[in-house]
Amino acid sequence: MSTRRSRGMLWAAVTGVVSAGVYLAVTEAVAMLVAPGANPILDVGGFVIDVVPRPLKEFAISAFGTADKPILVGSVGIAALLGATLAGVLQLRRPPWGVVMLGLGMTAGLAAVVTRPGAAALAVLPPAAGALAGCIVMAVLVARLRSWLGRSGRDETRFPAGSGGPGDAEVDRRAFFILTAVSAVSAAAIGLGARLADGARTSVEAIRRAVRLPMPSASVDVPAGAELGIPGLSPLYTPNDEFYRVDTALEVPAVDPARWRLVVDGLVDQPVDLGFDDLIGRGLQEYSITLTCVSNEVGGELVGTATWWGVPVRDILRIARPQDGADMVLSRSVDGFTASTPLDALTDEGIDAILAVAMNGEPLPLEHGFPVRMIVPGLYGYVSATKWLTRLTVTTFAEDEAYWTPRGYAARAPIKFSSRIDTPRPGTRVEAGRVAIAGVAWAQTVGIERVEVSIDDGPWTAARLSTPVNADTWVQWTIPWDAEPGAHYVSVRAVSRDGEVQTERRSPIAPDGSTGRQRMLLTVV
Ligand SMILES: Nc1nc2c(c(=O)[nH]1)N[C@H]1C(S)=C(S)[C@@H](COP(=O)(O)O)O[C@H]1N2
Ligand SMILES: [Mo]
Repeated sequence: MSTRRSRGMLWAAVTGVVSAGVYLAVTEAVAMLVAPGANPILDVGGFVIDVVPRPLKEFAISAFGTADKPILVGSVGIAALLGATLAGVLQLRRPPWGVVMLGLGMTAGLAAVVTRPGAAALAVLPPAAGALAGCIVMAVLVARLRSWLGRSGRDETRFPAGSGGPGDAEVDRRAFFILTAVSAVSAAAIGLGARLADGARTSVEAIRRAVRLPMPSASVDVPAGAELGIPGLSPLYTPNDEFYRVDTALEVPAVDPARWRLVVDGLVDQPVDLGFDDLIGRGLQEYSITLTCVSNEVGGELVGTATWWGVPVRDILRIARPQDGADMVLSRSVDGFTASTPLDALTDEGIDAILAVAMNGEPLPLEHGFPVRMIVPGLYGYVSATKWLTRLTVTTFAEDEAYWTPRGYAARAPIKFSSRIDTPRPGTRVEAGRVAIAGVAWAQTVGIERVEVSIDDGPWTAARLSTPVNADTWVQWTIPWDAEPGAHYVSVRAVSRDGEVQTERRSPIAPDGSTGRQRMLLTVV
């Protein structure tokens, strides 16, 4: 074998390793964005454990004992590395078969990730993006390598080594090395960065799981009849992992409660600075509050209900003593997001505005604002529900504005009361006969008086309501319907305790929330 050929093989093998590194780095980085906590390398290990025949598994356990897992992950790593170097060489000798081989191997990784139990819906994205990047890098690098080797091959015959022929081979050689180095270094940097960021989050998740909150002194009294128990109807309390999530954070902030501080400043007589233990040491109470996003379209999913443990914001503001003339509190998240909340919504004795630390009986999930967020009944999330809260600045609407204000949304945004049909779902086949139509309705701080349903634009008929928990929590409603075959329209409207009827007038979500009524087309067979 000529030295040129073996040199070529060596560098082709290196491109294989670099491509594998790019695959891992891109996979990790994308996973961090769309499927936090995912670890594709461990997934492949787990996949192997699942598919390895039982006797081999038992042999591994008896032979390696507790080291069986590291050995397994190590063997997968070594096998992958060997595969990648082979793919590099193959790509040099028989393009495009090296890239094909690499792609196939990476697809196996993808299969490993998506077949893991509990894989997130978006779990395919990271390994797919990684595989694409890895294959592109290999194709580009090996193309460079071939053109370098090809030229230097010709050069060797025309210009004996050392005779200093034209620079073409030299240019290709440099291009190859620069591209290889850039790919390797960026893969290392991206991979390491992703690992570090993910590590910070993983450790905060561990801290979160270890947090022991004092039991609330007052808990929510859920009356009998608060839950209608109709299949397809939203439960009274939305499970945390099904609760809608809306925020501007590309990466979920990782805040260690031991280092968390809340500063209250601005137009106050006495600035306040307190830690997590100071806050929960004040004693917690349990609240039942329905949260709504301004982006919720009529009939939409951006609304959910939880029990929250927290401390009234007014208790903290009382220590700070807001000055005359102040009319707004700008709450700030560690990631820079801000919300503008009317000062009186936070000081009013009749409004349960809280600094919340628990959601449905457990510390706030990281993506819902751990360790502390604000919750204000009756105001859309973007003007009140700041997650990863770190500062409350007492100020004025004239002086300050929040994140969404210059972006087309109103500075003040009370929730517009509304109602939603949960079942039957539009588009599903409904069997003729007795059908339970059911849904939810909310009018935070006011309460729902009545929910009415109209079939085929006929008269409005009152639905049966669940027993309300309080005015801040949605109610469930249901109405029986004798469905006859054909196409039918089902409309719903709520009436608030103020006697106001949910308006028919449609308005878009911007600047301050949608209005209108849900009118659903159903096909009965
Ligand atoms: N730090 C931060 N807090 C935030 C937001 C955000 O983008 N960043 N979005 C707000 C919006 S628009 C809503 S509707 C609620 C949603 O809270 P959830 O994601 O816990 O359901 O959080 C609010 N708090
Ligand atoms: Mo929102």
